[in-house]
Amino acid sequence: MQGRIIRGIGGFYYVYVSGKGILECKAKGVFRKNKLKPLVGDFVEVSLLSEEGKGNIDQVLERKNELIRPAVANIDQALVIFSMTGPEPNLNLLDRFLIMMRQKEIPGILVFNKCDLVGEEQRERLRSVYEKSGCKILFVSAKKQQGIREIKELLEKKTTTVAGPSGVGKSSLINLLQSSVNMETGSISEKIQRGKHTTRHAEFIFMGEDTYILDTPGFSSLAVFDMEKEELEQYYPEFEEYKENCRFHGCSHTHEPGCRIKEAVEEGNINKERYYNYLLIYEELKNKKKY
Ligand SMILES: Nc1nc2c(ncn2[C@@H]2O[C@H](COP(=O)(O)OP(=O)(O)OP(=O)(O)O)[C@@H](O)[C@H]2O)c(=O)[nH]1
Ligand SMILES: [Mg+2]
Ligand SMILES: [Zn+2]
Repeated sequence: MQGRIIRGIGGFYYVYVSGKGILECKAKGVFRKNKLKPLVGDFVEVSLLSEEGKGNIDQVLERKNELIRPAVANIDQALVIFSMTGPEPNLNLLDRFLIMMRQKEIPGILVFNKCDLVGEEQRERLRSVYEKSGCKILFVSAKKQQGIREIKELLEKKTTTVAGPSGVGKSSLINLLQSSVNMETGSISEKIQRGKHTTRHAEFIFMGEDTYILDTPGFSSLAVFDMEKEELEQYYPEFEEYKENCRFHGCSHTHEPGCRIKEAVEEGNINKERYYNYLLIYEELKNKKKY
């Protein structure tokens, strides 16, 4: 019997099986077979146990893709969500999310939430930083319910994960996208005075026929990637039209004379902040320990 993991908490996996509903499963033996730790989003082979509603995951089926942060598998696209303020967007972290998605070949859509808290200039500033980054950019407000329909249209018939730091409004947006769920969000907990309701586990939310969105925990760092420093440039679409014209073959675009990328930055054709974060990430990859 096949199903899909929609939630995983404390060693239990909740597997949705069409026609059967949700089974509470363990994953005994699955590590030995294909050495995979099951992830939310995995398609799995399950067997029923005698106790009602319980099962065992016997096998994880082949993945189309997987992410480690957030830990999800078989994703069609990602909404990379940051807030305009509270917290301020950390563009170095944002760029890391975009690089990670490109590396995994998962189309990323950049969503800036909490637009109700800032003015037009701040929006335009971010638009200019990311206009050549190759991803669609949306400016929304969960609070004012602005831009929600635009997001909804992008989700049709896809499995979409949200990704981003904590507190940017991922769960708040998901609440609006699917009015029948009510994920715990900060605002609800504020009312009942129990501290923040931070999302702790990745979780599937059913939005319609073949349409799912995954709420995921936020995190505030993304360490160096599994890549060589020379690969980094390929994750910057705005470098594409210039990099063939650098004076030196294999130019790292960090210090070389005759670097077209650096010139394009000076000319204002490549955004400075994007470029500075490229330099920082390049340096980090360069200093990465080799194992
Ligand atoms: N002003 C404003 N506040 C918002 C908006 N969206 C969310 N918030 C508030 O931001 C706080 C965090 O929202 P959550 O939806 O819990 O954020 P999250 O991204 O799910 O956070 P984690 O689960 O910790 O990763 C709550 O207090 C929300 O009410 C918005 O558009 N405008
Ligand atoms: Mg949340
Ligand atoms: Zn160069």
